[in-house]
Amino acid sequence: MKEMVINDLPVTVQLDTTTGEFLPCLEKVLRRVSDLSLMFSDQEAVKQIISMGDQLVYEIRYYPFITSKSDMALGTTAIPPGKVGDEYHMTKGHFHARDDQPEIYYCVRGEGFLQMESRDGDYHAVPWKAGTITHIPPQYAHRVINTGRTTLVFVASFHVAAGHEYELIEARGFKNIIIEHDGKAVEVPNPRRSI
Ligand code: M6P
Ligand code: ZN
Repeated sequence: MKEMVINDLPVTVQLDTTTGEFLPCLEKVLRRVSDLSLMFSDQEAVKQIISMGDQLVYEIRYYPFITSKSDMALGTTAIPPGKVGDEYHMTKGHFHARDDQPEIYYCVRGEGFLQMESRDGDYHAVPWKAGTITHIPPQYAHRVINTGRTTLVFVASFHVAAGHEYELIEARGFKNIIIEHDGKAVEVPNPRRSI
C-alpha cells in the first residue's frame, strides 16, 4: 500500500455495492491473469489468455484508516464473472503474516465460495451470496471465488499490520479447486495437492 497519512478524525465513505467502488478511496489495484499465473491450475489456458490481452480477474480498493493508535483498513473487491480454463475467477488468496490477525469478509453482491485453510490443512469452503458475513480466524488462508453470472463484490475489514503472505498459496493452492462442470460449480481435489 501507498504511504499512509495519520488521521485521528472519523472517516466515512460511500460504497456502490454494484461495482465495489467507494468514495473517497485511497488506492485501487487491478489484478489480471498474469498477476495470478501460478494460482490457476490450467497453465495452458493461463498462457493463452496472457497472450490474447491478459483479462482482468478482479479490482481491489483500499482505505487504510491510520490513526496515531490504530491501523484498521477497509478493502472492497469486485470479481467479474469469468474463467481461466474451467476454473472460475478468484482472488489470489493469502495468509496474514502476523499470527494473531483475523479478518471479516462481507459479501454484498453475487454468489460464490469463500475458501479457508489453515497451514496444517483444516479446510472449509463456505457458499457465499449477498448478505453472507464470515469471520476468518488468524492463520487461515482465504480466497473468494465468483461462480455466478454477475460481478461478486465483498467488503473486507482487517488491520494493515496483519500483512499479506502469498508464498504458501502460490506453492500449493487450496485443498480443492472450484471448476465449472456441465454448467455447474463443483469442488474437485486440487491436482497440485495430490502429488
Ligand atoms: C480483501 C482484503 C485485502 C486483499 C483483497 C484481495 O479486500 O483481504 O487485504 O488484498 O481482498 O485478496 P488477495 O490479496 O488475496 O488477492
Ligand atoms: Zn486477509
